[in-house]
Amino acid sequence: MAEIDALPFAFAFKPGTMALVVIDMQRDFAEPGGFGASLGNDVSRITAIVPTVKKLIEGFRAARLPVIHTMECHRSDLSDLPPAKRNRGNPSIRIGDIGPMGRVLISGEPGTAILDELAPLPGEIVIEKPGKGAFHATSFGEDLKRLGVEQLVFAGVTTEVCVQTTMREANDRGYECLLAEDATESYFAEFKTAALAMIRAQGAIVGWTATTDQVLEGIA
Ligand code: TIU
Repeated sequence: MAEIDALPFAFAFKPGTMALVVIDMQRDFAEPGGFGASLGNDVSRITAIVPTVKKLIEGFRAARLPVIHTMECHRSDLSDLPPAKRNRGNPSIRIGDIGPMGRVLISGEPGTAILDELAPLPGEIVIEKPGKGAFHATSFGEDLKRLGVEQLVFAGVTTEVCVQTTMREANDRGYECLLAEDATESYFAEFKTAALAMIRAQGAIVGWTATTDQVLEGIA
């Protein structure tokens, strides 16, 4: 069986049952004037990983493995936005407010879009998710079952929020999860380091980590 050189030990790759999940590579998290910046974050850390995420996506497409994209966003009537989420953190612009890139984190708005360089291809699944995790209030779980997927490679932002939440949800649902460590980023370097360590601790309690090159070598 093919293997991906990973931590804390090799990840046994089962061809045909693996998908890439690219979490929330949206303008709202990566560009000035978006949601991430409204929370006081330096968004330049996020844009730095775009070439690596692109390489990973292209590797999965070349291997004819599914690429699934998620977007954190809400309905325009805010019916899927709990007040507790809208008010959290006292942001300078709240979810649903009008900012420089349209209404913040609202489906269909310019700022909510996935970055042009990482745009989904026609036919690729795009999950619009109101939560930090991708399973809550979405078709993600059913889509994975329909595709026959058992193993998930994760990329995207932010490592300790939407990526780790989705990875933990997937791990509890029986998926083997691997995080591409150079294709994910946090606004806080120390949180990324800690998230990677806690994912692979205790014998891969949540999952594995590997570099993008290690993943691509393993699935080639
Ligand atoms: N603020 C932060 O670190 N992340 C989010 O709000 N959403 C995602 O991680 N996508």
